[in-house]
Parts: sequence; structure tokens; C-alpha cells
Amino acid sequence: MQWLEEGRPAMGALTDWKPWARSSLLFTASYSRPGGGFRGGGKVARYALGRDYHNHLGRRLQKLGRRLREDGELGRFRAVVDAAPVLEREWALEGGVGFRGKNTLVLDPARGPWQLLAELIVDRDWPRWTPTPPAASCGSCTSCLDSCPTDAFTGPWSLDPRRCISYLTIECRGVIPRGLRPLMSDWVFGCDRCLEVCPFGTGGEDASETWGILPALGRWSLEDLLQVSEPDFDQAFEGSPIRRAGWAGLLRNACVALGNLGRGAEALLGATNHPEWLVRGHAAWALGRLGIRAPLAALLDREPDPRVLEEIRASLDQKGKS
Ligand code: B12
Ligand code: SF4
Ligand code: SF4
Repeated sequence: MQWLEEGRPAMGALTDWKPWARSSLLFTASYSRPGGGFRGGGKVARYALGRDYHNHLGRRLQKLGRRLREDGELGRFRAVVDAAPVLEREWALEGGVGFRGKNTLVLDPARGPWQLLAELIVDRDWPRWTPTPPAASCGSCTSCLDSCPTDAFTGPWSLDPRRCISYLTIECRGVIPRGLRPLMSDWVFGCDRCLEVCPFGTGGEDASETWGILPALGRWSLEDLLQVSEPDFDQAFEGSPIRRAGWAGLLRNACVALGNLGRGAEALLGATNHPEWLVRGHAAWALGRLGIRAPLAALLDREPDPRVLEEIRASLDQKGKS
């Protein structure tokens, strides 16, 4: 998440980032829908089951900005969807979208946490309104804090992103810390646990049709995924947020998920020949978790990468899943 660090100065004052900016128009998009993932297991965060919201909302905001410019309402504008160094949640709270849940997300009292945020930054002073503050709050509920699989919350409203499965499966580019892997269940892209348990999350209308479903999810199991080539990955995940994890990253996640599901021995053995060391290393871990030792030991003689050798040795030391 280096881009956030680099953009830190802009978070203080928007005009440090866009000197021409005068107002920010805030938009929310609902993505309430049933959970899903790869065929037979391998969960994917709901926002990523269909088309990429960055593109989808970005295009719509571009269109709106051009339209407002044609109408003489503004000169310059910038559409922002997630990937910009701005305090989207703070802006949403200020705009009256909802309240901040203990899971750190902005909750709409009527539709829960399943809301994406986006903005149109414009070079005109826009009429302000005083939003009515939402009446609801978390109260004494602690469901999200209690149910996080990796214990990523350091307290209410406070998260250590380095332990969050969303970070580990999407943003983390290297090795997933070994101690966290068994806690990740079969999440292969993102995690929704602290949203799923939220009592405010059940009220929204099903938005499945708006976002669609990526065909690759129904087509491939995690075992199939381990055999997908890089060009096929690029093609299958074109226009999907899942592409952000990268080929090696997603296959790494699939290995961890298979290890936790306790299946996929043959596919994992195949993955020990994968060209990416990251995949070979996590496949070795998963095989260890499945209790498959002899083929793992045989790899010690032919594995060239010291990082993978280290994983193999650690796997041989670990006991099979009990
Ligand atoms: C980095 C990031 C992550 C990180 C860290 C998340 C975190 N909770 O800190 C990781 C990768 C873990 C992550 C995960 C997810 N993310 Co995210 N993420 C972001 C991103 C890009 C930046 C957030 C950030 O660090 N901002 C900088 C810090 C400084 O701001 P801040 O945390 O808001 O804190 C400031 C203030 O708000 C205030 N503050 C902080 N805490 C508190 C508490 C109280 C009580 C008060 C009064 C003030 C206050 O002080 C801080 C300094 O000024 C935003 C998009 C964006 N550009 O904002 C999306 C965003 C927050 N993510 C989003 C989503 C949907 C998710 C996931 C659900 C995705 C998934 N299913 O896998 C998970 C949820 C995990 C969780 N429980 O948070 C949505 C949330 C929408 C919503 N309704 O709130 C956003 C807004 C993207 C979007 N455009 O829709 N994410
Ligand atoms: S997204 Fe998952 S791992 Fe991250 S804080 Fe929420 S429950 Fe925990
Ligand atoms: S699960 Fe409970 S504590 Fe967590 S955000 Fe929802 S209402 Fe708040």
C-alpha cells in the first residue's frame, strides 16, 4: 500500500493534491448480495464477485463530470474511486452517509456496511447542506470484533491491516506470514467476515444483477486455478478486481485455501513445479498441512530457491492437519 504512504500529504488538505479543487461530491453504491467464490470452495469478497467497481463507477462519474462541464456547472473535475489518497470514509461520515462501525467501515443504518464510496472532485464551490446525523450506532454489539478469523482488530474502530485477510490476499505481494495462514480459512480474495456478521447488513436490496458474476468463478475450482497460465489468468480476470492480486498472488492464496480445506493434493504437487517461487513455497506449506511428507522431502534435492527450501523444511517439521 505504498501509494497511500506517498499520498499522505494530500490527506491533510485536498488542495495540496489538487490545487484547483473546491468541493467533493460524494456517491455511494450498494453491493449487497449473497456470498460466493470459486467452484466447490475458495471464497471471494462480495465486492469482487462481478465487474470491477473502480471501472464501473469511474466511468459513470467521468460521464457525469463531462455532462456537468457541458452544462457549464464546472471546469475541471477528477473522478475518485478508492485508489486515491483521500479520506473517503471521513468524507462519507461528514456527508451523512452513516456512522462508523466498530469494524472501521461506514455503515448506512438502512443498508449496512455493503456500500462502496466514490467522489467527484470539482473546481466549483458546491452548495453545502447540513446532513441529518444518522441516529443508529453499534451500541453494545461486538460481533465483528469477536468473529475476525485473524484477530486483526486491536479494539473497536481500530484495525491492524497487516493481519487482515483482505490485505494478505490482495495487497501483500510476498510471503503470507506462516502463523496467519491456518487462520485464513478458504478466503482467496478479500474477506467479508466482519461485514457478514453485522446486524445492520441484512437490510439491503440484492444488487447481484447490477454487478454480475465473473464466469471464471463458476468455471474453475481452486485445483483448476493452480493450472491456469498467466495469459489465461489475464484474460479470465480482465475487468475484475481479482486481477489486482496478480497471477502468482492468487495462486499463492489458492494454495493456502486448499491447505486449510484439506484437499487438492495432486494439484498442489503439480504446483511445486510452478515457475513462480511464491506459488511453489505456499504449495509446499499446504502439502505439509495435508500431511504429505515423502514427495515434499524429495523436493529438497531439486528445489533451487532458498526461500522455497525454507518453506519445505518448515512444512516437514509441521504436523498434518488434525
Ligand atoms: C487501506 C484500505 C484498506 C486496508 C486497511 C483498512 C482499514 N480499515 O484501515 C485493507 C486492505 C485491510 C482494507 C480492507 C477492506 N476494505 Co478498504 N480501503 C482502504 C483505503 C484504500 C484507504 C483507507 C485508509 O487507510 N485511509 C487512510 C486513513 C488515515 O484513514 P482512516 O482509516 O479513515 O482514518 C482517519 C480518520 O477516518 C480518523 N479515524 C480513524 N479511525 C477512526 C475512528 C473513529 C471512532 C473516529 C471518530 C475517527 C477515526 O482518523 C484517521 C486519520 O485522520 C480505502 C479507500 C480510501 N481511499 O479511503 C478503502 C476502503 C476503506 N475499503 C473498503 C472496503 C469495502 C474494504 C473491505 C470490506 C474489502 C474486502 N471485503 O476485502 C475490507 C474491510 C476490512 C475492514 N474491516 O476495514 C471501502 C469501505 C466502504 C465503507 N462503507 O466504509 C473503502 C472506503 C473503499 C471504497 N472506495 O469503497 N482496506
Ligand atoms: S476483513 Fe476479515 S480479516 Fe479483515 S478485519 Fe474483517 S474479518 Fe478480520
Ligand atoms: S458487527 Fe456490531 S459492532 Fe461491528 S460494525 Fe456491525 S453493529 Fe457495529
